[in-house]
Amino acid sequence: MPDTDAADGRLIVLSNRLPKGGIPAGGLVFALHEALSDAGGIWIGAADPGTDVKSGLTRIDDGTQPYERHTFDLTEREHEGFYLGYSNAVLWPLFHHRSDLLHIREGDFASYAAVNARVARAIAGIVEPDDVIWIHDYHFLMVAHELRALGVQNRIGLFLHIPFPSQNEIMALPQVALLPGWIAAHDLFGVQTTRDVAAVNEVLKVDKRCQVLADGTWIRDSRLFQVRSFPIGIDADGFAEAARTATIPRLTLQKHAPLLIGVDRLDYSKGLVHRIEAFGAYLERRDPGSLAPTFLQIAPTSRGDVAAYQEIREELERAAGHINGIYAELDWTPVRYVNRHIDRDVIAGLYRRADVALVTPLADGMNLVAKEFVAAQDPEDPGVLILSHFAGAVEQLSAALLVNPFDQSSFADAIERALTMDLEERKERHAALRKNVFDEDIAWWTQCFLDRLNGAPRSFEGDLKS
Ligand code: ADQ
Repeated sequence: MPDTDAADGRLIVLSNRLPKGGIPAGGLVFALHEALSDAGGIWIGAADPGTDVKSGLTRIDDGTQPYERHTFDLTEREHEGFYLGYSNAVLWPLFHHRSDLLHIREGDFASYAAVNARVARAIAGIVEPDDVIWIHDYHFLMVAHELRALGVQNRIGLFLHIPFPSQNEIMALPQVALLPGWIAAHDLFGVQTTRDVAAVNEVLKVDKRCQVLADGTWIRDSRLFQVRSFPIGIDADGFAEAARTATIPRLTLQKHAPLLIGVDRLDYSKGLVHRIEAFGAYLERRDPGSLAPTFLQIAPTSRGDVAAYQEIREELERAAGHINGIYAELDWTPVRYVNRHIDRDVIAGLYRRADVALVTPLADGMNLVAKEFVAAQDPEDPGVLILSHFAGAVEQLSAALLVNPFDQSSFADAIERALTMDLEERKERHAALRKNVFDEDIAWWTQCFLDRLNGAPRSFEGDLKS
């Protein structure tokens, strides 16, 4: 049987982004802030890129917070190669099933490896024997492997926020042969869904050095490691409260006119063009005598330095302009597109005001917007969530109206169904969704991950399955 021993030290968190200061407003950074405040520890993230790079960490907090914040340096060239290049033009598209958008450039992997190695050396320089290390996301897939090479024996977990590709897709990664070794360097490799666990397992199965035990624990070169799913949640109570008390700007809609909402980073994985076109297909068939619906899409630019992101922005603007060109009236703009960041409280209020949310990515690790929308609704008169089969959230939120975003006509059917759904069905669906969003919230997620990491088996005595 595997034996376990629980660690009882500081928590060291590594994520690409670091909150600038104060208590973060929401989402993942809020959860990690809470976890670090409880356990005490260190949060490490990237500094703004510059020219003067030193090898260790720079402490940036003033010592008054319950945990320390440190940055590691990045050169402009590393920002280009490690961040914009390998992380966001290789791993991101590949892991979102878009190998057509892969942009493999000479030197980018070397930059990724160099940054991962430097971060590992910096962590090795500060780690104490009982510390637990929690790494976040695809920017740092090699850090644990580097830490092991430096002799670090601490518990190391990684949580991957994005989907994991299939065995066939991963073959497009030039470093595919190294991947099982990177994964195996962790005690716990956490992903969002059971679908992702199955995908990771497929990749590990083809590595001759990996073997799986009866309980699903993996073993590679006598190191034990686990691959498990931990569907990330939100601060549901906080979000519901923000939605109840928010003041939102006047929207100048027709009286009682339905509002549909989409809130996404402007990313090709989010299915924004498919969504607008499906809304257009719905408008085409809509009864002209019915109240004129407005679709509000909030989508701030993200990763604007990567070519594929410039293209998706142009496509989205073209699609929105096209639908408005066909259907707009003097007193009605069917698609309202807002290309900027909006305060979380205002977003919460807009969700509550909305009748329908369109959360229809083509690929997404989880999608927190689906959960935020559910938390923000009035349970006595809730709106309807339209959710893509390709969002990780679908494993928990199956009471939503589920759509295939590639199938325009059934997508338009779902919009029609959502806009005409009676109160009883809306309440029934919402109650099921709400239970999940509140029970499996962000505190639950953090606890599940850290409990599993602290209890992960480290040594094995027994027979391996052949
Ligand atoms: P993201 O791809 O960033 O995260 P998502 O889960 O949708 O995606 O979270 C986006 C967050 O940003 C939400 O909290 C949303 O409210 C906020 N947001 C979006 N547009 C905004 C705007 N205009 N103004 C203000 N806030 C805005 C990655 C993965 C996801 C996974 C998360 C967490 O890609 O699949 O759910 O990590 O693990």
